[in-house]
Amino acid sequence: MRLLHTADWHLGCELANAPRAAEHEAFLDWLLGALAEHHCDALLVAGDIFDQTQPSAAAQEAYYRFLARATSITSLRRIVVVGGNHDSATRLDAPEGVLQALDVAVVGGYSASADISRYLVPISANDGRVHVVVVALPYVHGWKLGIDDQASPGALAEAFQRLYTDLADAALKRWPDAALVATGHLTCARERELVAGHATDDDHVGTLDAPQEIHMVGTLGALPPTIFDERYRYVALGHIHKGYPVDRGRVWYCGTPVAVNFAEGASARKVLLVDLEEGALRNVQPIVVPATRRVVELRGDEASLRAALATLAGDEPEPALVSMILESPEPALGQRDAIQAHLDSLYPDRSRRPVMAAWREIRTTDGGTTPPPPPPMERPTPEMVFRRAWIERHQSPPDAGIMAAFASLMSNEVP
Ligand SMILES: [Mn+2]
Repeated sequence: MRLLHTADWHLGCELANAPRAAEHEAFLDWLLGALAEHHCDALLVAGDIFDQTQPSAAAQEAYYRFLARATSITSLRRIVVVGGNHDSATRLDAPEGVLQALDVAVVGGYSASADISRYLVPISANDGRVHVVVVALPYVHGWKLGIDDQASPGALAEAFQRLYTDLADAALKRWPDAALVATGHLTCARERELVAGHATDDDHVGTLDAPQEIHMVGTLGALPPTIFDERYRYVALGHIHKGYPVDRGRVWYCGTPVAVNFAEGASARKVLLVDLEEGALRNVQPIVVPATRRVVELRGDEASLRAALATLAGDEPEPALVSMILESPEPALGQRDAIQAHLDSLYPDRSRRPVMAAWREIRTTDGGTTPPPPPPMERPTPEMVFRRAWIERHQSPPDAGIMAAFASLMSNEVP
């Protein structure tokens, strides 16, 4: 059986005010072709479908149009979509009944009180036998597992391990011969990565695109790959935006298919083809997503910026999106305009002209360079704002019960 693993689409996102809809449409078109060409049996989307909990109508249209068109791919038996921290769980879950009719299983959010079968998605082959069961878990807040801020650091990992193990037990009880695959939208790292705060450069792991995300989600804690029961043959993760294996090739992040920031634009974007045979993992093959436009950050003095501008022409259908950081020893007026004029003269055809989406100047003194400011923080969630307000008022963090009540209010769920 062949699965295609992708995540972190962030439909509806912008970069320096530039809309990305054309790039997302092109990616989804390409994905339909890839699913057919590689004869995939199932598609797994591991969270962050949308960039915001209230996505635009255009972003939602792109998502639903994709799902409708995917039904015409003859090899494709199932699509499994789980929610990420950027998604609204209830919004993703709302069309569940309609999507079921299209063989799309969607799990927007986790609830301990839901029937466990909600998280089990069997995939059968032509012989009618269930070959793979996907344990479809979305992003799960610690408090949904009964873990609050006072809990020990290991408590969250233990709770996740128990959840994934219980789900594996339930799946194998019902389908004893199936190969188990799990999804998750969380920060998972091996121990030395946790210590270093980022992945090391050896064994083809590379540096994380977004190491700051580990700190951002720090309250939730990074989880070790041991939370995934050994009976899972493959774990399809979302949340970290770089594609790499976390654990001996069994636990993978696929990364974003369309770069959501300039740092991600520096490396190829991928999806993963996952082959399972006779209940075992046979192969994981990254496939590069063709870029619709280059997303580039240029940094240097004026001469090197000017030189770099000449290299931005490419075969991509859309002109490059460029962030420029000018290093200069002293402030000078009009340098941005001068660079823009140079750009205009290099690319007289407006439709092919790279877009200067962001501009920043950095002072250099005595050859030393001021370090760039840290990357912008993720947009605060209502939970983060509520938590901060609570701490201000009560001088202690809200407990799990309060956070659960707040989340229920936010999602209109009955507690
Ligand atoms: Mn994401």
